[in-house]
Amino acid sequence: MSKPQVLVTMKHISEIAINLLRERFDVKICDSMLATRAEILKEIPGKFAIYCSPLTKIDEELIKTAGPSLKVVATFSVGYDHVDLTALKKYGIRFGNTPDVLTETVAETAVGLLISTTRRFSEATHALKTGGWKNVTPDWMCGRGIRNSVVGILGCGNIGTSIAKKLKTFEISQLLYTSRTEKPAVKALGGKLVNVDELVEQSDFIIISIALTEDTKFIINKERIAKMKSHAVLVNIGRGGLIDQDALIEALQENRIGGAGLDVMTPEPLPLDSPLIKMNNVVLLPHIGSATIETRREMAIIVAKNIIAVLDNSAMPYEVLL
Ligand code: 8YV
Repeated sequence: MSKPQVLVTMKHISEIAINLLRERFDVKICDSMLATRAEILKEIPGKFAIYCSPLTKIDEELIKTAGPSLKVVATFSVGYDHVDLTALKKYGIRFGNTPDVLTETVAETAVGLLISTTRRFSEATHALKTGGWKNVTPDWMCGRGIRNSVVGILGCGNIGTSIAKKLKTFEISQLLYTSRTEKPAVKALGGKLVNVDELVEQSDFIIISIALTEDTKFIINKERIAKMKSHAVLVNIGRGGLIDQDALIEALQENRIGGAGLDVMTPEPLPLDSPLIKMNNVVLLPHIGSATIETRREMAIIVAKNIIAVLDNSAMPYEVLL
């Protein structure tokens, strides 16, 4: 009897994960490094599962094209703003993601981005490599220190809480956070629950660590950017759509805020003619928040196990209940 089929939309997935899948499924890995929409639509008919990344939009068209064989969508990410959950529910398709295993890695990225942005590491590296390290004065490449500063974490889920714990060791003067409910773990660190406007107005450093939903889209908009301190540094490890990027670019161009450290942006990959590319007060990373060898391996295995659980009609390691 032929095995059910899984479509994998990315190459270079951990062999351990692919082998787990191969024990139970026929595995089709898309031909392109990162499958295009056309390729996915061509390959999806008859598949039992799709193993996808945030760059694969999962919507009703794709589900209908797959047909009734499609039973599970498993994303190689904690975030799932690329997935139409209503459509999945309508067609009775189960859905899994990969939280927890990436929490510490993404929190490390946030702290790293914060330091590199406020201490101007990219700009300084560029200066050194292009002959700018000469006749330097004491104010050359000076940034603002994190010690004694007010840090605001916008969205204090697991990743935000981990960022808060890491930053406490920097002897900051105050930790602010937003959340739907008070977080005992963050309160225990001295964190103060505030609303978004208070956080934006009072913080020297703002770290965005919140899921992108209809409610949080452009949570950092023109008005809120205008309320930020003139030296404020904004770090985003969530999703590009959380920020009104045009308004941010305008504020950075006019030096109305101190800088931005972005692991996520709009669109991704960022076009090389984006004004962000040339800005000295911006540090850009190509969405590598969870990119450690260990974390990516663990994520890959969870995605495989999420899919296998549906074949076995059992509990997924990480199911998003629809
Ligand atoms: C990506 C992420 O999944 O977990 C998320 O939500 O955005 C990342 O971990 C990863 O970059 C692979 O595309």
